[in-house]
Amino acid sequence: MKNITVVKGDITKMNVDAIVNAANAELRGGGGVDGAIHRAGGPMIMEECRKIGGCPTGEAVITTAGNLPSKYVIHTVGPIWYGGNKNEEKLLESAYNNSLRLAKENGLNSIAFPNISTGVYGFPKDLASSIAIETTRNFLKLNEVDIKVTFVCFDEENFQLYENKLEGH
Ligand code: AR6
Repeated sequence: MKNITVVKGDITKMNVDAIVNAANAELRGGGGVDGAIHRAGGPMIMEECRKIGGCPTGEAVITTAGNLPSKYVIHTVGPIWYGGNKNEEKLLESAYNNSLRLAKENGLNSIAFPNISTGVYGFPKDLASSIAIETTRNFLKLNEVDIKVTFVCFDEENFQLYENKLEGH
């Protein structure tokens, strides 16, 4: 069975151990997938985020999932795209690696990722999808863990990029 798959849809509907939120460093909520997760999950998630206080770019924190079908939300902060010379690629890689590390440390079997940084933060989608897939493949291989990873794409462009890159693997 494939360990890495892609679907098109709304990540808040995913019945997995953890969904990942593309948050901001203040963990104060916002638009995009962050807004959708807090709306669907209810105020408990924000309550936990407030207690945690914040999360530097490239790092990740974990909370429970309120009313969502998943058990946990892993909040990670992707980089804002400034043109490519501000360590954006490494920071995006870190966001994926640290989210997967938290899943491993918490003994989770399944995780769903949105396309981190490719909305408001402006990271080029093609490059972001390559980083997401490569980082995930490397993590699973290096750590020898059996975590099922689903990339949940909200828009058709991202969905096509992931489909093409995952095809045949
Ligand atoms: N399910 C899955 N993906 C979604 C959903 C959803 N319900 N809604 C949007 N997306 P963005 P960023 C996709 O802007 O670029 C927030 O205000 C969307 O199509 O949510 O990392 C935070 O608070 C896009 O491909 O996140 C931060 O301030 C992807 O999710 C900032 O935006 C990411 O877009 C983070 O910006």
